[in-house]
Amino acid sequence: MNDYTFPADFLWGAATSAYQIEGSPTADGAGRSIWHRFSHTPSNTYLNQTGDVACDHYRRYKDDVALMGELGLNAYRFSIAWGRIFPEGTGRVNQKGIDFYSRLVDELLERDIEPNVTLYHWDLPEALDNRGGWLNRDIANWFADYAATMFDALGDRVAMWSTLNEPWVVMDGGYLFGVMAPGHSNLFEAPLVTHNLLRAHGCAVQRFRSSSAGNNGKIGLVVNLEPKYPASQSAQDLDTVRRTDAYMNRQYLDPVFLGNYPEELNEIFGEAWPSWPDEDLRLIGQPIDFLGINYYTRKVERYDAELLPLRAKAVPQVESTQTGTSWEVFPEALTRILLWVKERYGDVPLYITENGAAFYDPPHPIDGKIEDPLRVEYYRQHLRAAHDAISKGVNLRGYFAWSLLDNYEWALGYSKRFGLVHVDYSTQTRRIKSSGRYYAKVISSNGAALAE
Ligand code: IFM
Repeated sequence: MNDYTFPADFLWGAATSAYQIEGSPTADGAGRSIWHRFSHTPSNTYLNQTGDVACDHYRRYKDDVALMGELGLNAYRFSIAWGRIFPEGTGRVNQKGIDFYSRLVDELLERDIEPNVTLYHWDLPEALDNRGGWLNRDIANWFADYAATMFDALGDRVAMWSTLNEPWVVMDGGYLFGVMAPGHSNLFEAPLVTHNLLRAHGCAVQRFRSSSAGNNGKIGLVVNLEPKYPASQSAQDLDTVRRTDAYMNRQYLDPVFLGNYPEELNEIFGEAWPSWPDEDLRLIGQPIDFLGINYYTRKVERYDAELLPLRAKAVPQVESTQTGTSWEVFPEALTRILLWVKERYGDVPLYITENGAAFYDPPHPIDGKIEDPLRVEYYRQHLRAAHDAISKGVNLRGYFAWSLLDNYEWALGYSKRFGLVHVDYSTQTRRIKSSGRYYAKVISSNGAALAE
C-alpha cells in the first residue's frame, strides 16, 4: 500500500477571497471596488448576482474560523479588500477596515491557524480604476503604499504574504476578453496591464524587505498554471502549445524568475507588445520567498487561425470527468506542473494555493448531510498527485483547498459551488460537506488517509 504521509510541517489550508465571501462591501467606510461596479451593471453576471451579501463573512468571520478549527486546518489563505483600507485607493487610511482584518488574524491565531494574506484578489478600488487602474504606471506605487500599510498593521502576526492572485486572469479576463471587471476588451491594453501588475508586485516586494514584517515573514506571488497538451503531433498544434504555454504559464513567471518575458508574447500580441525598460525588469525580477500555484485543470490545444490573438482552440476531453465549470479532471497534470516549475525556475518553495472543483451539490441536506462524492474523489486524486510531486523531489510546503465555503464565483455568481462547506444563501447556514469531512480526515492523518 502506498504511503501518502506528508512532511511534518506541511500546511493544510483552505482559501477564499474578500469579494467572494465577505459581503457588506461598503460597510464601515469602505470604498467601492471594480467588482462592485461590474456586478451592479446589468447583464455582466449570472442573474445579475453581486457580492453584496455573499457569505456574510464580514459579520460571521468568528463562526467561519470556528469551522476551520473543526476541519483541523492549520492555515487559512484570504485576501484583503484594498478599498476597505484605502476607500479612495490612495491617501486616507480607513482604520475600521484594518481593524476587521486585524480581528480576523487574531481569531485565527487563537486557534493556531496560520494566516496567509493575499493583497490583491481582483477587487481594485473603483477610485483607482477611474484614474486608469492597471493601465496607469503609477499603480505600482499606489499598490506598494497599500501593501506597506498592511505590512505595518499585520506584519507582527502574519508571516506569509502574497502580492497578487492570478495576474493572468486580471489581464485576460479583465482587459483582453472583458468577462471580468473592469470588462475591457482591448489587445493594446493587455500587455500594459501585465507589466503594471508585475511592477506593482516588484514594488511591494521591495517595500516588504524594508519593513519590519520582512524580518521574519515571507513574500511570494500566486499564479494559476494550466499545463498545455497538443491535440496532435502536427507542427501547427505543437506550435500552438508553445504559444499558449507562454501566454498562460510563462508570461508572469519568466520575468519574475528569469528576468525577461517569453519571446512568444511578441508573436501573440504583435505590435501591441512594447519593449520594456531594463530597470522595470530588474524591479520585477527581484527574489521572492515562495511561489503559490493555483491548479484546476489542463488544456488540450489545437491550432485555429481564426481565434486571435492566440490562434488556439481548447479541445474538450469528452471522455474525462468534467467539473461544473466544464474543467477536465486531470490530476496527473498537477504533478507535471510542479515538476516543471522546479525544473524551469529552480528549487523555490512551492505551495498549492488553490485546488478544488465546482460540482452540482444537492441544494439541501439529505438526512442532515451534503454528500459530494465527486469532490471527495477530486481531492483524493489531486492530493495524491501533490504527494507524488514531493516524492519526486518538489519542495512543496503546503496545500490550500479552494474553497473553504461555497461563494461568489465572479461572473458566474452563486451558480457554482466550490466549498468544503455548503452555504445555504437564504439563511447563511453552513454545513460541512462530505468533502470537508474527508479533507479533515486527510489532515488529521497528515495524508495517510489518502491510501484508502
Ligand atoms: O473562484 C476562483 C478564484 O477567485 C480564483 N481562482 C479560481 C477560482 C475558481 O474559479
